[in-house]
Amino acid sequence: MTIDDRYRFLQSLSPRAGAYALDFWRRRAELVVELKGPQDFVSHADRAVEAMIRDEIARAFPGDAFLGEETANAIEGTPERVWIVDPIDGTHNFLRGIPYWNVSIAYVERGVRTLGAICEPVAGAVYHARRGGGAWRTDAEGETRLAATAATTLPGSLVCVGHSDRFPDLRYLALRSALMDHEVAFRNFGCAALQLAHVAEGRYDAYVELELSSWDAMAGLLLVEEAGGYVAPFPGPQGLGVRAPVIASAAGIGPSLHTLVREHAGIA
Ligand code: LIP
Repeated sequence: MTIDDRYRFLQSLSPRAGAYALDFWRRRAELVVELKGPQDFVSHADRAVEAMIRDEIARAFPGDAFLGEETANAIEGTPERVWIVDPIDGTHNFLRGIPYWNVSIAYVERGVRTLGAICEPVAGAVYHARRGGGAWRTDAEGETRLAATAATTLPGSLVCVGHSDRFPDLRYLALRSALMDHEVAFRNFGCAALQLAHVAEGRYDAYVELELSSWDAMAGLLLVEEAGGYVAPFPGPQGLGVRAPVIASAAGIGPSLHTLVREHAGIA
């Protein structure tokens, strides 16, 4: 089974998983919401979408490993072939009826993010990439090649700053203050993978979050790389199972943004 086989499979699976999640979204009033921790929500929808994706991958590629948000206990090292899945990224948005959430699926081979697909069902779009093959948006209008913005200076740029509502993190106050000092506009739309896809699409100049899991970030980071953008090393040396900082941006502002985050938010 080649990378192309897996890419074709992914381009078929992503919109079907998105449609399954969209059906739950339309009937979200029926969902029982559970708390995994402070501001950390989950429902039957997250679990059912993940199970559907996991079953399809296990049938098509029985030897491949699987790391999904709702079933991830621990992952030792980096399996040779592993699929990394966030069944509903932006779960809080999803449960509150905010139309900004997605289904994120990445494929990592020998530690290298190789394939990625982010389905935004509410917009009828799938963002996808194959390493070396560019980043694309597929929707009713057809296929569009993606490119990050041509921003070259921080002043005047628009940076999305994701942060978890699950624990207070004062580093974000210092980061936002530094961004303001550099005349940078910032937003947080509440789900990492879709904000990364929209950086690849050139809607925003950058995305920063100080701690993210692999399932939130891997597919989106490949999209930004294949759209000609800058991506800071991710995950960290501890591997796929450990949360790490994410910085992804237009190539022209990557190094200066990384320096700013390093100096003001204390990341390596
Ligand atoms: C969320 C991310 C968001 C982050 C949250 C959470 P989930 O993913 O999209 O950027 O701030 O802590 O990780 O839980 O909705 O899949």
